[in-house]
Amino acid sequence: MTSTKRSTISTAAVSSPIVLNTWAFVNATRNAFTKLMTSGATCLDAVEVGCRTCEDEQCDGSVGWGNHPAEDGETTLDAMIMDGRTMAVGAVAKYIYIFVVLFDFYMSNICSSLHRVKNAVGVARAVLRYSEHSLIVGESATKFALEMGFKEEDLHSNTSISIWNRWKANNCQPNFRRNVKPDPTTSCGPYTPNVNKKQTTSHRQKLPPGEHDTIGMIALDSAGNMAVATSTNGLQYKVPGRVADSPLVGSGAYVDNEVGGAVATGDGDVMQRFVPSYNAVQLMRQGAAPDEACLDGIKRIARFYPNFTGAVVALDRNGRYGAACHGMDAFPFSVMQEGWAEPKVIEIGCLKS
Ligand code: SD4
Repeated sequence: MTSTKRSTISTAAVSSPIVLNTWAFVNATRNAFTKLMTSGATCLDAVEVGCRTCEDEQCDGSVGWGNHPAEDGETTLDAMIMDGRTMAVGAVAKYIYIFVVLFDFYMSNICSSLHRVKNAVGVARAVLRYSEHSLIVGESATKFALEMGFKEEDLHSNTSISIWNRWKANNCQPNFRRNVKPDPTTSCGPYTPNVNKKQTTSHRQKLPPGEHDTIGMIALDSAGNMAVATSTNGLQYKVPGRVADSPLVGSGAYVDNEVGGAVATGDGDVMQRFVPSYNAVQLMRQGAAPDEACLDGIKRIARFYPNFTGAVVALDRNGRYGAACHGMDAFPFSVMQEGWAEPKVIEIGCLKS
């Protein structure tokens, strides 16, 4: 691992293919790079393979199936893929939905009778390939996936079931509710508005380690083509239906062959309000170095949310990359480029508010 005490990093231009992703998910980086170097493969193929690797490996529990259950115990997946050549996007959000009436039966039987689709980034790619749309959500996205030939699979695991059971036993703490009754800091729902209570505004806290590991991936090939992709199962104990930054264009990721690409990870409720990936690409378009472009978004968010946890990684069309982060001591991300036998993990120190 290469470490730096600097709060950002920016590198020199390279003219060879390169793949980067958020966090130390080196198998994803290696697989994406190997794909990129395969004859006939595109950057889209590379980022799809990379994110798929994390979905299969359940990277750190926060990508893929079987972890981070929502309030209703379900693991749902969000993913996006974008082509820097054409600006085409495919994305899916909350595309795993389960019928609540069946849920208690399911939890008490711990059986696998309900099957859904595990490969979120593949479904995102199918949205790009087989429709004119950019984002499909909910049960309809599952239906679309099945029409496109994806397999139904169970997204529960023993881990997700026991996390959810512990959370219920702990009076549903923590959760993302506020200004409701019963008091969400001590009780489970169902909740209704508490109109008599003095309304509180956001008290956004740091995310616990392991809660902020979405994969976001950027690839650049030797012809100057670029693509980005993301995949996540989102924050645990979220309100069902919550959609965060990862499947949203410009928030979780953005790319334009003329400039470069960027991907974000962290507290997606907060980060999507600042579209940090689009911001980074626009700043690079105006001449900013990748690290400055990332840091600008991080600083803007921190001004409003001094406790937020997140990071942005950017790669320009000349192969220069940079990153910036907040709310953690350090942020590791992975890189692989031509001539390297293995991916490198680069760690930067994070900005303090
Ligand atoms: C989310 N942004 O659901 C995702 C989670 C994440 O790193 O990035 N975790 O808010």
